[in-house]
This record gives sequence, C-alpha cells and structure tokens, in this order.
Amino acid sequence: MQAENFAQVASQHQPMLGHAPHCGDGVWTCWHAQGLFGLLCDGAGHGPEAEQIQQQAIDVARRMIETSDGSEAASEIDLVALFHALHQQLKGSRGMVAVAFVLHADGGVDFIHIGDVSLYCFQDTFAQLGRSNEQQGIIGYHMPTPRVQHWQCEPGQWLLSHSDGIHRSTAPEAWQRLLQHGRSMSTVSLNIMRELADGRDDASCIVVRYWGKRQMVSLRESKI
Ligand SMILES: [Mn+2]
Repeated sequence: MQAENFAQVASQHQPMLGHAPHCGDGVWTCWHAQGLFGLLCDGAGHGPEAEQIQQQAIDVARRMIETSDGSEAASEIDLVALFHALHQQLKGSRGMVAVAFVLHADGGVDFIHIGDVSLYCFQDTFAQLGRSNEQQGIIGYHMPTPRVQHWQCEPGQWLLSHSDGIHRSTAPEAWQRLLQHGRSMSTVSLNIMRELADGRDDASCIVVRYWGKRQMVSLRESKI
C-alpha cells in the first residue's frame, strides 16, 4: 500500500516475569487508507484476565478499522467511536488504559490517550520531546469523554508509545541511544524491551519513524 512509503513501524509486548505466556499489554498496528493506525493497551492487573482484556480490545479495534477500510469507499477512522466501543466492550471487566493514534501521510497525528500509558514525539535531533497529556480514567470502568488531540510530525521524527512496564522517567538521552542505534525498526523495539522493561510488569511499545514523502518526491524530480 502507498501508505507504507511515509513511515515505518514496529511493536513489541511481553509478559512480566512469572506470568508468561499471558500478557495484559496489547499492541496492534494497521495500514489503512487514511494512514497508519496504532493501538497500545494495558489491561488492569496481570495474567489471563488482563490478557483477555487486551485481546478483546484489539478485536474491537480490528473489526472497526478493517471495516472502515473497504476498497470501495474507505471511511475515516473514528477514534472517539473506537474508545466508546472499547468502553462498552470492557464494562464489568477490570478495565484498561490505552492510547490509539492515526498518523497521516502529511505527518498529522490524531490520537486519544486515556490513563497511564505514554505517547511521545521525538525530534530527529532529540533536542525536544513532545509528551502527550493523558486524560485520567479507566476504559470499561470510568472513562472520561474521549478527546482527540493533534500533533504535527516532520520527516525524520519518531512517534513512541509505551505502557507503564517501561518507566516514564527514561531520559531523552537513553531514548536517543535506543532509537538511533537500531539497524531496523524491529531491532529498535526489541532493544527498548530488553533495556527498559524490568520484568516487574507487562510491558509494550510501538515505535514509528515518520519519513514523509521525501523519497517519492526525489524520484519524481529525478525523472524530469
Ligand atoms: Mn502495566
């Protein structure tokens, strides 16, 4: 799909020590006509019950996103509707926190962020770091009215999401080393887990590098 020209993505999730193979953190990414969709969620607690929560959440997202990506007339991804559907699905469960985003080809990022997970945008120089402010609440229990926030990514920037199994206090210098020294996006995401997930909680991350349309533009120019 054309969308893959403008970004690369990799994601990981792993259970806390002693709870394998059950992981309460879930990640799912998908290329959609509208752009790159990502969901990172953390079901409350650990073990099979938390795992069931994250799997239900990913099923809800998959159904909604894939349905809206029909080849005839792809419709917009409705993040607000997604969070309402997640809340409905998870009522009566222990609940969940999550961030979901859509990265568009022009670098625009729409996202909803509820509860104790993290979403960052790193500049290529790592001189500045944008950090999302979450809406406090628990999906499936007491969810605030979901609010779509917006960022603008420039080519070369990174989007990074992680659960609380990776410490928020991780320094920008540590992120710089981890993000810049990987040979591939999957290596980067694996190194993040290896170095920053200490096994005391389920952990997960989604790493995105936004490239913009630079390569396509230069190809077109070279033909002229
Ligand atoms: Mn957690």
